[in-house]
Amino acid sequence: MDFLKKIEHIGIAVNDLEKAEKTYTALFGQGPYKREDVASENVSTSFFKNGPNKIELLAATSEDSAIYKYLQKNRPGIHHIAFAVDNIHAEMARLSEEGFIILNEKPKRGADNKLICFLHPKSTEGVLIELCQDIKE
Ligand code: CMX
Repeated sequence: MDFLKKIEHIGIAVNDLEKAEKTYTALFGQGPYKREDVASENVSTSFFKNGPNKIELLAATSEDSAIYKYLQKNRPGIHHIAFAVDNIHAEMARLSEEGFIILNEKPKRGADNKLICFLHPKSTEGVLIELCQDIKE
């Protein structure tokens, strides 16, 4: 079994989603393929494709959002790197055993039809890591 298979997307925290969408549309020469609000995370997201890669722009929808808190302390920029996994439960158990700090007891439903969980940046040399597994319906 593969563990962390590949980078699934890179998440970028932004203050103004519409403005950031214009910037990334100009950069890639095409607009987002998906916009989605994720109520559980209090974020609005916008997804761009760049060849095989994906970029997720994230803006806070409330002060309870991790993105709001992040932008209180940091400038807009790279917020997390997400890796695709086949079995999120097995990976959470393996990584917990390895000593990583898992931020969720159970996987949550995230944007773009995924089950997600996060590893605390304190346990990953300062990088917030997301695991995501496709939801097959
Ligand atoms: N990347 C790197 N470091 C980060 C970080 C990030 N994105 N966010 C916070 N940190 C650092 C802080 O700078 C701080 O460092 P210092 O202690 O050196 O000052 C430390 O982590 C803070 O840790 P904390 O006090 O435990 O927690 P915070 O309240 O700041 O929350 C975190 C940080 C990562 C636990 C929280 O943001 C979280 O649970 N994130 C997961 C959920 C999430 O990010 N959701 C938004 C994206 C949703 C989506 O992709 O759909």
